[in-house]
Amino acid sequence: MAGLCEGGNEPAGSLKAIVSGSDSGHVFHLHGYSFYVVGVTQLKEPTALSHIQQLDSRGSLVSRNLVSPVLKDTVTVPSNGVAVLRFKADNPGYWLLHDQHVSYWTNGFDVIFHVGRPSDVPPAPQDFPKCGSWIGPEFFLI
Ligand SMILES: [Cu+2]
Repeated sequence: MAGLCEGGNEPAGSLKAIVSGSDSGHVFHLHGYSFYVVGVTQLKEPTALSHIQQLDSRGSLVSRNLVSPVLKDTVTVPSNGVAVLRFKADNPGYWLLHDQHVSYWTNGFDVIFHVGRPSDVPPAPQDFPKCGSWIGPEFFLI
């Protein structure tokens, strides 16, 4: 598994993301990448992010599979659970990590990963719609 390592030896451009759930399970999907699911666990009760970070820094949050982790673009995080994901952030852009359940879209469950510099992203095509230049279907105009 090239590009995967533990502790302070993160390879340049790699990203470790810890995704925590809530009282219900969540299905997170990442655009722009596939990621390695190196660990998933379910905690006994709702746990504050700061405590999750403490557990992780002590190495007692979840055991990691750095030998044969599964490669996915979607992961299920169990209720009161945590998933540790790793991927090499080598695709410049703004990439959405979001819960697949529509009802959570406005509840702060979405994350944007900004990878690279703005100059790394190709410019929009000349005819790309601008704000105010697009008119949606009739049902948006009601
Ligand atoms: Cu999506």
